Amino acid sequence: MGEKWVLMKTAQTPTNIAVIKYWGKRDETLILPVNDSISVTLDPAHLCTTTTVAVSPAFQQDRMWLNGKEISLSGGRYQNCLREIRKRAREVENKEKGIKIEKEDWEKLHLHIASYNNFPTAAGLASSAAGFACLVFALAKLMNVEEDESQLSAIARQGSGSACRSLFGGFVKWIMGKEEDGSDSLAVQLVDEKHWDDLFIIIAVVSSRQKETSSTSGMRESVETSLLLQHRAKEVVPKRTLQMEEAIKNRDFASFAKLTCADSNQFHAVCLDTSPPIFYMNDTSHRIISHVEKWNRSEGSPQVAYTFDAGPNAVLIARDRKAAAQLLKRLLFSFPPNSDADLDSYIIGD
Ligand code: 2P0
Repeated sequence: MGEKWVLMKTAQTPTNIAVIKYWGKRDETLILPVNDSISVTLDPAHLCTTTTVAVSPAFQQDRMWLNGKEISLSGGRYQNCLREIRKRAREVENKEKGIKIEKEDWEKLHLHIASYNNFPTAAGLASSAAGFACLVFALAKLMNVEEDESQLSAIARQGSGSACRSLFGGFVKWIMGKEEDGSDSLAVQLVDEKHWDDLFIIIAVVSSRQKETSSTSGMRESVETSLLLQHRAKEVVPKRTLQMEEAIKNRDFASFAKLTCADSNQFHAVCLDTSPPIFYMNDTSHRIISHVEKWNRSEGSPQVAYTFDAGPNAVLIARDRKAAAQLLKRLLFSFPPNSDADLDSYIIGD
């Protein structure tokens, strides 16, 4: 091998929003959850990460840039993903460029990684989900890794739990698994993005400020102190997951909305049940919930489902384009721009 070549691959991965939430780990190092979760993957045009990975004999060490700024790769999560992918690397030959990388060479070669988010990092908009999924997928392409998306999801999971769900489009289930080594804790696609393409998602950015309690430490505190979390993981989520799968399969929006809202509310109840309590939603989030609940009741059947992650921003899933247009009109009326009650922005997509 000469010293003058660089080989590159680029991947793009959307973020995902959980409708049955992941909250709590049974193993912090391997990132194994206490319950199954289900998510919807967003359209890559709106919230996604683009990652380019490059390899060259001229590189002296592994390095990474996030949104143009160099970040450290020394953390365990990056190291675990890089190690697991390198283990599965295979021979790569590029005849055009006269490059041949043998399987064993990958252990010695260094990587440069450049990653961009088209949305604010760490504003409660699941940037780590898209980020680690994209990193693992781009590296798998570069290194000619044979594993399928589900097997890759078990590697992305070791970067960030929710990342395992971003390797597929449509609705995705992260199966918690039983094995101690985490080999069966992986994501599977429930239905692809065409199955239920009426749905329309609006994200009301209540605040683009970085959250106060990280998901990782929040989850740890909930596992240690919340009795409600134990009840949720053992009694509630197993049944709710089956009901949600049924609702998705049948495109039953009324059931889907009921389950999505209930699960978001229970996740935030677990946060309140944590000692000291964790508050991710704020008054504006609560006002959005009241507004949607009232509207859904007045229509007789749900038009919109709401779900909130580890931050105050509302993810609103409308049953169709018409309901989304009405929702936006209502939000703009209740939270007028440039008033005390205004929202930071809206992100709209189908
Ligand atoms: C989810 N969240 O299911 C839940 C709902 C936030 C609320 O997954 O520690 O960033 O990296 O595994 O994946 C956020 O947690 O946490 C999350 P780690 P992650 O989407």
